[in-house]
Amino acid sequence: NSMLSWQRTAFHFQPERNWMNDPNGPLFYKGWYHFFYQYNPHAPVWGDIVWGHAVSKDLIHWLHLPLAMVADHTYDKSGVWTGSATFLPDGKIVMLYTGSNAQAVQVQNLAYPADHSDPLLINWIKYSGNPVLVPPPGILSKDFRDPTTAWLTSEGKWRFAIGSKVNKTGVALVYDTKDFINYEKLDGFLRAVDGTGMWECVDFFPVSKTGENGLDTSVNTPDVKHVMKVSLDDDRHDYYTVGTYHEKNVTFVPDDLTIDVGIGLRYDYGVYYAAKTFYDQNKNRRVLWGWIGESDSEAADLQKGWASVQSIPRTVLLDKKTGTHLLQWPVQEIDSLRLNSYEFNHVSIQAGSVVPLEVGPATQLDIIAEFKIEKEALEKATGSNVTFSCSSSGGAKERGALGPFGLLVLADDSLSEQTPVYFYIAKGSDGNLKTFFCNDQSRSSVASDVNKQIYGSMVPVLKGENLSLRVLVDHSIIESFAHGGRTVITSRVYPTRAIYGAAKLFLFNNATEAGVSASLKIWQMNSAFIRPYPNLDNKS
Ligand code: DQQ
Repeated sequence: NSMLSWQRTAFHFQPERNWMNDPNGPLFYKGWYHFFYQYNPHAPVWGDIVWGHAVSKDLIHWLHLPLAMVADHTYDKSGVWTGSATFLPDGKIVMLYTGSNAQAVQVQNLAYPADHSDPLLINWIKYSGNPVLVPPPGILSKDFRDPTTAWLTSEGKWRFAIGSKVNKTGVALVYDTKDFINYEKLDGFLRAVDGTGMWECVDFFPVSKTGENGLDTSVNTPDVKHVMKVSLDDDRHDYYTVGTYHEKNVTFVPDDLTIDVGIGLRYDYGVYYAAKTFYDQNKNRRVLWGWIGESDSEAADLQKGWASVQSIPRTVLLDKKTGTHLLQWPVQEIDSLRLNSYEFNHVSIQAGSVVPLEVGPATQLDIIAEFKIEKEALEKATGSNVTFSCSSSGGAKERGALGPFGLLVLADDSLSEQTPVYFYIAKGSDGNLKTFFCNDQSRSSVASDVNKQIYGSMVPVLKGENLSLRVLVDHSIIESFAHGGRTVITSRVYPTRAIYGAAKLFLFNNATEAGVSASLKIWQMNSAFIRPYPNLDNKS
């Protein structure tokens, strides 16, 4: 079906067919990046979950490998669920993962490579004493999953967290172990937040307060802050908080309690879930993977035979300027896919106008853009106490004094299909400006059975900063990064007209009172090689 095959991405990781969800146990080993993922080998819907596996030299081009782990023991009979990798001091790897056992009780299991001399880590052994952990007293059997990567305590023990809930309070349980065989449950919780529900896929890692490198998970010097991320089962979004880890008390305390774990900032204000970071010792950076599901119908997924992609891996750093936000940015290797480039300098976009950008077919693009709004208009605009929010607004067609303005992505010539990626500035009654960053999917497709939400949030804009933007366009996915990745939005869109050569790119300015000028650099993007494992038994 050519209409649906158009939706397959060209440089995002996805399996050949069927269902994928969470990233699992990402790591770098003997020259290869390893990526494992929740995978249903039988259908493009969730179920029968095992671990898929692929390797890459650069996080962009991939070779699919045989399944790493399947549901072949009572302790993971109902599913080989999410887990994380830890490097031991001798360079060996241990993998802790959740098994949904034959009775659908969630237990934790240990696995390790069968042959550490194999850089591809093809074969995995499950520890004979599995499960190594079962739900502790007070924790329900279906609320105990997704162990984090372990970090070292100053006493030399390994420590890690497991997500759970107690009534409606989301919690992270903590365990210590010396050998990954015997475990001690510590009292209390790393963090607990009322009303947030089940915490899935907890991630916990240090970020440097001063440096530009990522840090190994065990680093805990005075120069670091810690980040805690939870995936909320109830609202399907990933929330993070910057704070302090107190090793002695075994607690994490947010810097700002109004942005506590699960109620504060999101990694991504679009489709993005169950994300996981790893420390890349090859390039001294922390890299974030995230699962990007479909937002069309299950019937469409069955028809196209696949569901879900992974985000472009993103580096993660603390934003030293805000102190509260992380900066997420596509790994530099993505630049190797850049082909011919187009530059536009100081394009003026009058209030209420649309300007086409001639860049050829606009289906695989990397866009860097900077916007300037007329100073007089900013000063002249009258403040109001009406609070703006992207998701409850009328989207890009609703005009305000100072916005919206930005790009129309995956648009056809007549603009019958378009996904605006834009800024909206609101002036409060106190005279202060607030900048919002939004994606409007409401006109992304003439099809009716697809998600048409408007996504977005506030983006802090500091004194002297121009509004800046990076957008990766790849067929049915738009990943957009505002202000160096302070606020990120991923949209899944399913145009039917704005496809192949008919997909175009425009600038727009729907402000009523302000002119905007834009400077852009845009690249056509090559496709990545994402290759199947060679079929050695010659069956098909
Ligand atoms: N997906 C896994 C669970 C995890 C959930 C099952 C999050 O381990 O909690 O596929 O998407």
